[in-house]
Amino acid sequence: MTEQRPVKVAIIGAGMSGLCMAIKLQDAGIDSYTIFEKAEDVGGTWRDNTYPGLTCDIPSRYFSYSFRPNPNWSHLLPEGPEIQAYFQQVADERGIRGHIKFGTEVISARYDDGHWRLTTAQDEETFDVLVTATGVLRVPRYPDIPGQADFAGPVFHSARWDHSIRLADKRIGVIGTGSTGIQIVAALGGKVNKLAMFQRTAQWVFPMPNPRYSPVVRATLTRWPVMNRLSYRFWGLIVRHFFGRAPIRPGVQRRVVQALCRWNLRRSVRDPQLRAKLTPRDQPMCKRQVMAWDFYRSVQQPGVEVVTEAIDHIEPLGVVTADGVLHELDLLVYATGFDARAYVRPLTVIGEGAVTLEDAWADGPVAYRSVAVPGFPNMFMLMGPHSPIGNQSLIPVAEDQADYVMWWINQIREGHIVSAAPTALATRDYNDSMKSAMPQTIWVSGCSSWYLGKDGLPELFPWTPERHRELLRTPVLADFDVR
Ligand code: N01
Repeated sequence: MTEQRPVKVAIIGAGMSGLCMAIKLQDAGIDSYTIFEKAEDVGGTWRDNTYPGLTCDIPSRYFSYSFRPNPNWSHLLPEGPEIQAYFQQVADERGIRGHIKFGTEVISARYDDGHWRLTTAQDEETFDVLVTATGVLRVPRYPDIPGQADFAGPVFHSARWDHSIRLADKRIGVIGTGSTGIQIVAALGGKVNKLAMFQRTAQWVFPMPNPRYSPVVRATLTRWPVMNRLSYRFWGLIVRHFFGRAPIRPGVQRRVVQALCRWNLRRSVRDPQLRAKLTPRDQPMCKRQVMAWDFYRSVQQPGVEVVTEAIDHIEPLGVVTADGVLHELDLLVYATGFDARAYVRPLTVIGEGAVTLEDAWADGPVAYRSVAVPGFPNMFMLMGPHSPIGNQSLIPVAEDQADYVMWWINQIREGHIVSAAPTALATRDYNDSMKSAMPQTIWVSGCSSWYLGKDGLPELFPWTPERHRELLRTPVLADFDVR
């Protein structure tokens, strides 16, 4: 037996992927890890987003860790609070909380003398390996509308929902019609005094039903875990082979999704004026595909208005559109999305030669196979640039990436290497080949979306989920500067 070196690992973020990394380390017998978490609980996205109607649009059976199925999902699509409860439960079961420094924001991470030195507001600590698990859509993006500060009522971003406010008697304005805005409108339409949906760009809506799992199904899956595993595989096949393939290349999947979106609008909205307002100019899936069952029904409830006139400014009493109309409101919600290019930032990361990640990413975030960056040895990212997001369940993606990181950690532990970082050449070649695959994706078919980077190309993975797994299965040593 070779003697194993102790390896100290820092994980930043206790969301879905940070917990996944912690479990992989524990399974390998590595207890010397610390998770730094800015907030006071695990869960990341599912802790921060609590807006009415929050539901993940990936089937619940496949929105679980492969190693920790959950027979108790209430619906085909899991609701926000039960996803959060699932991650809390996993953290408790695996005893991960004891490794988490809650309320601890990492301010900077510097690679120094073969180690990562992490500085928090409280202290400094040194690690052998740094894993960033800071999520994708974490930093809320606020609109820049004249007069915003003048609004007399409460106003907040969808990811910072204020539950102290009673909604039923309110006139509510929702700015934004991405997946979030549409879920909020679907949940509140007809249930509040008035709802104004401010739509800058119409969205295609895929008709995704969300049936409840009966107690019999749940009991069966609890009694026979093999059924749960089969169910995971079944939904995995659907997600990967249908929704995963539709946007990345022309074919039957793309035609079916597009036809169903068009059919959904035609059959659900009979009023020609409203239908015209809700008809997008771009193709289904060009933006991140919205999946909803109730949206068109909700938007036709009494008291709901779809405002397509551009917003001019905000006044104390409400929102004024370009036609001079004042839409009087008591509460304003910004469902205006997130800064998708933040990744680990605003945290300062300093690699070899005092080069910061900010410098390395001056032309936009890039990575080697989404997990590593040249000049930043022993730093690995979960959900880094060009990860397969948007048309996938992120959980299997995080598992594949964490397995890849484990391979490198084991190399260090077994004393084969001290450090590894991808070469600039391999990283450039990888990114060039991705760029050449972008034209066949639907994401470049002429819409604006958070998918697009500075160069106008999507910061997404243009191949199949299987290819992503394959790329991470066996590390290519020749692509790395290994010491
Ligand atoms: O954000 P978005 P989101 N004036 O960026 C509009 C995931 N997600 O929070 O299209 C007026 O998609 C903007 O208009 P336009 C999912 O990956 C998943 O909704 O730019 N409008 C757009 O309509 C999703 O893609 C689930 O013209 C303004 C909206 O705001 C991602 O999160 C559920 C504006 C922003 O849409 C982000 O979704 C929810 C302005 N100044 C979210 N600025 C699941 O079910 C922006 N907009 C898994």
